Amino acid sequence: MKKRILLLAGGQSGEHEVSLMSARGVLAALPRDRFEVTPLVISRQGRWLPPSDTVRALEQGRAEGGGESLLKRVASVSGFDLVFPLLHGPNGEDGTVQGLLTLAGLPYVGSGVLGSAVSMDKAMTKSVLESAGIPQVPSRLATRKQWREQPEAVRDLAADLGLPLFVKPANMGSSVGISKVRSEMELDAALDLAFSLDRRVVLEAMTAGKPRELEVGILGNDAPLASPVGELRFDADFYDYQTKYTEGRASMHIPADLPKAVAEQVRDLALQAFRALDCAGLARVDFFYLEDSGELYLNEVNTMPGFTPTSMYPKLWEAAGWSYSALVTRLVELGLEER
Ligand code: G1L
Repeated sequence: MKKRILLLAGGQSGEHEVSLMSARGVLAALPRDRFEVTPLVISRQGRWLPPSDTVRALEQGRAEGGGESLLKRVASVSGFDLVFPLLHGPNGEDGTVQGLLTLAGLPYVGSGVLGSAVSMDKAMTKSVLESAGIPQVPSRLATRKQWREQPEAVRDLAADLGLPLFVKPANMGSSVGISKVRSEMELDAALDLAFSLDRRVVLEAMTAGKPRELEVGILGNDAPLASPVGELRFDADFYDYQTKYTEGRASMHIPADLPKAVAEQVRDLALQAFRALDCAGLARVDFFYLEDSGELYLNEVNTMPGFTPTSMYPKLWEAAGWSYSALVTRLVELGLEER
């Protein structure tokens, strides 16, 4: 029997087009002799007891009949075995879609609710990785309430870190709202901007010297594998959402030109982070590397990395001998595994 796969794509995010491009790639790559793939744009559904059933359930202290949830019924009527959620943004990769699919009893590709939600949040990621002993750039967390009521205290957090620093909304949706603060004068505007987008904001120190940016792909569930290490090189000193996704401003180098021991350390730290964050299926783990001192800092764990056939994550696995088609097939198998 062919497995029936539902491919969710699009969504209301800045990465709508990236998602559709990735969906086209995945659609073309999944072997048709093994999988029957249906692409679909997401719509949200929930399960609600009708008012009469609700009243009866409250009186009896239990829900009668009810049976399967609406979602489960929809899912089983259409008979999907697995979902490939190529979705981005606040309701796409922060665990909410994963929660919906979990409630529906539908297996899916990628991390579950916990791993997705924690990895999406910069502050939560930092706490978890700190407990795991994984090196990160020094940072501070501030809330919108603090910024409104005790702005001096928030400016003190910035002073702790020194300048220049980055101000970032805790929710890692995109590079929108991220500022590089070079002088004290720029700090308030950067905080205002970040707090206009998120209740929680992370202030992040800059490394001493310009770091190299290394990325590694993780693939697997309980026994994950690490890909070769790749490097991203930028023309611009600091890239924003625009330059990050504009062809030509960044170039990929796989494998990165590194001492063997450094590459091994990057891969090992990435695997530790993947486990500490309870990720599943895949993640791209990004690092800063200071060549002169040999310092290595984990920057970000992306549970839903760019996924077009030319994106970094598929390219990292290609360097390890995995074709795009073999990669998406493996991800489907991992999604179907008991977890
Ligand atoms: F389903 C996977 F494999 F878990 C998955 C889901 C989402 C891989 C990659 C992505 N990436 C994205 O959705 C995107 C936000 C980069 C747009 Cl394609």
